[in-house]
Amino acid sequence: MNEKKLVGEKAAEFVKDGMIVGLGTGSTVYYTILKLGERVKKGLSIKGVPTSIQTEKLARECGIPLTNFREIEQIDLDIDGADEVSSELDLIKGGGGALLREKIIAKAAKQCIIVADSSKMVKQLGEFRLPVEVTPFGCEMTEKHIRTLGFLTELRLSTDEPFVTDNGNYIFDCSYTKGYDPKKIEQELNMIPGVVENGLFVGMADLVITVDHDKKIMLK
Ligand code: ABF
Repeated sequence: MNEKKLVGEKAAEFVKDGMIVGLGTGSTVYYTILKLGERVKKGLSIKGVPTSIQTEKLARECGIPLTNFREIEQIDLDIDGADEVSSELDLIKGGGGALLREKIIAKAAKQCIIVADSSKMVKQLGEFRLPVEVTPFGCEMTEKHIRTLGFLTELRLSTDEPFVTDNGNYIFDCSYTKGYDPKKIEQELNMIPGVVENGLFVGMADLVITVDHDKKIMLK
């Protein structure tokens, strides 16, 4: 079985009857959502809060009832993917462009489970370029400010046009020449006017589900 399917399906076991569940985005949590759909058909009663339009569509197709922040106070459990997971369990997210809604939902959750195949596990964050979501207005100036923090920036494109997030914003994919302090950089980036959010998730993961060399499930 492929690693994404293995860890994605494992995460579905943590969902209990009555829970409000944050539904992440990406090709790993895809398997979690399919499994939850199967369980819902067998009688599991949950409500999902999707982190993207793509996930909302998938959840509806799977028959998972959905809710939103007008109707709820809190999320019981958020399950999401990641692009990098450090040994401290800090994350880079946003490769799929859903980082803002992912962070809002992770912050609202009592518990946050990350599903990550072994390729995502790193000692230190930074190999994967950090996605930074910015408003289209003034993005040229916002880019200059991001660069002064030491990043090289590249506007994310989708067939030659700027990639537009579910929130109508753009993304700069940002690389850093030396190692950075995730907590400090997360805060410094968000101080820049025009930056809506960045893909560093520091201290937000409670549990990471991954696999070891023998393709056995490992909980961290
Ligand atoms: C989401 O899923 C994103 O933050 C991240 O970009 C992606 C993880 O990749 P995958 O598709 O491999 O699960 O959570």
